Amino acid sequence: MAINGNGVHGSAANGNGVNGKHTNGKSTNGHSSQGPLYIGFDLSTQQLKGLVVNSDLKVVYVSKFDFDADSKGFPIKKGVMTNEAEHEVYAPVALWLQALDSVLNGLRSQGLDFSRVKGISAAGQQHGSVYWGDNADQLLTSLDSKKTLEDQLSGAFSHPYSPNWQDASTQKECDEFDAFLGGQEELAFATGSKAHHRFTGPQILRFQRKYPDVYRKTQRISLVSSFLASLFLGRIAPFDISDVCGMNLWNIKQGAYDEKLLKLCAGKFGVEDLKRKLGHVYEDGGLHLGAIDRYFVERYGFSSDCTILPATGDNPATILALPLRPSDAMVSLGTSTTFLMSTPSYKPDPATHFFNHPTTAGLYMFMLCYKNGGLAREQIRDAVNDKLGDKPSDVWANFDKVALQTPPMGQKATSDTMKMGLFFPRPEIVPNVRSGQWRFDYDLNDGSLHETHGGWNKPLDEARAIVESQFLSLRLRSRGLTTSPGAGMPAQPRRVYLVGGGSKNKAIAKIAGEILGGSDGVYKLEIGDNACALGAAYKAVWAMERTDGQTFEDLIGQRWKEEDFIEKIADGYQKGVFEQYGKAVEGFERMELQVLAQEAK
Ligand code: XUL
Repeated sequence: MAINGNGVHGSAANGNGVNGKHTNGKSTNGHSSQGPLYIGFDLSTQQLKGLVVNSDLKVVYVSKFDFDADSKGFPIKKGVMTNEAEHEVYAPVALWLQALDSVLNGLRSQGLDFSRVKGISAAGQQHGSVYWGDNADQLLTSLDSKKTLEDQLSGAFSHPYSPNWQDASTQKECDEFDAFLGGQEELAFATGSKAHHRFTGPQILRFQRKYPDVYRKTQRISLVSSFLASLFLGRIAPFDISDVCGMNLWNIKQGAYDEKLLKLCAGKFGVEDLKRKLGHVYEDGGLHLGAIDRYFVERYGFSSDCTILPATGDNPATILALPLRPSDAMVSLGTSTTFLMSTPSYKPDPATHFFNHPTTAGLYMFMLCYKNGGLAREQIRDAVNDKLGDKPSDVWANFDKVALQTPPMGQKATSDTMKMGLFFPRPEIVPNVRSGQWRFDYDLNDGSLHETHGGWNKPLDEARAIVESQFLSLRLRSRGLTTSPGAGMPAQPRRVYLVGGGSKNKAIAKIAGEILGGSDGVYKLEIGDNACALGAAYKAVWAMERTDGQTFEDLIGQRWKEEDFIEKIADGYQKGVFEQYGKAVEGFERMELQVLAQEAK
């Protein structure tokens, strides 16, 4: 069963159209019920969503399929299956076939006229891989529109499961990847990231060793994103230029697969065979891959000239949910923390990720992916509520009040010792350290830094310290990528956009602005959990309606009505505080190194 999305705005768009732009001789102002529509799908861990926008970027339909609640016949929990003995996490691919038919049925029952859909793109959970059997091409081209995708394609895979980004079975393979070019730095320089369990290269290496016969019979390998594009295209779609960077196989500077890493990954099966399985990668993220497969024309009434565009990863799609300019930052404050930036600089480091930008050649997407985030803040919030002994109706009220009453870094005067800490209820990867808590005093007068076991008024001092700790880490790792927004201003982001659960919290937003800066302020992005699907839909709009050489940022920037999507929730750069936090970053960096050294003993 598909859950019908909140019927969204009906089909008429608001406000003025798109300045009389014309595509194929038709008005694209989105007012007419004949204007073109675009679908962005989001194939994530727990659901498939299809979101339809018009040329004005207005959402007109949404349909969702929740894997646990709506699927039939799969023993899944939160969208995945596990083999705990080997730390494996994987999803049944046929589940996604069931989901796609259902989401399309959901859109049809809401009244979508599929013949108006001019372009389709998608976002997929990153790193996951799909293994196609030697009958895949034949099955994909001969679909019978009276039957479901699940009935016809469940047998198209050499392996019925897709290793998931939460999989942690590849430590041995990661060690090999990290060592192969000389070290983690070298791997990060070549591919944008050091080896990670979830990255597709180490996953394929383990796969070919564990299942050599299946690997031999595997005709092609897709990423989750290109898998979805393949279904619509009726043949295997290429990887997208951004999502290919989540494999530890793509040499970003060379703009080609890294031959050495392919050799490691392919093992006895050889590089040429692996290259065939992976396929060619095109630079243009707006490339027209081809027309939609006949199956969808006959079954749903799509126009036969509906164009399929490259599908990208969910994080790259997220930065396409708005016209993010280079030097703007997006911080997703969920269970974990993710930091995304679009940047012209390529400065890889083992603790961070660089990907090619999904639409704009010459730009990169910078990403920080923390394991800790919301849980660490909630633990301190609960301790503060316990300590203060009252139960406010807003559970964050005490935390916010205490955090804002505490001066930056706990300093009453700028010569006082700074209080800083690390709070990791879960093992962290940025930096790579066990779960635990560490508290330090940093004396700016003599530069001394000492771990402290008393000295803090716990948990009250920690309310501000946890938020500071999380944002100092972001500033430390992104400071080399920001530029000065104007004469006399220190390097910082132009805007900081907050998304996710934590973005509702004004105290967090205020501290975020004080630490990260943001010459234009701190904004809350109000697109709920639609960022990936929206980004994919906007990518389709851009790919189909761009003029020669027009960038994504330019086209979407002209059409995006920011008052519909964002709210300014805090000031960004404040002279004095920002510079003082600059000193704190120095101490913070040393504190992390000291903890790492201590833990290595
Ligand atoms: C990013 C990552 C996750 C998945 C989630 O590297 O692994 O964010 O993309 O779907």
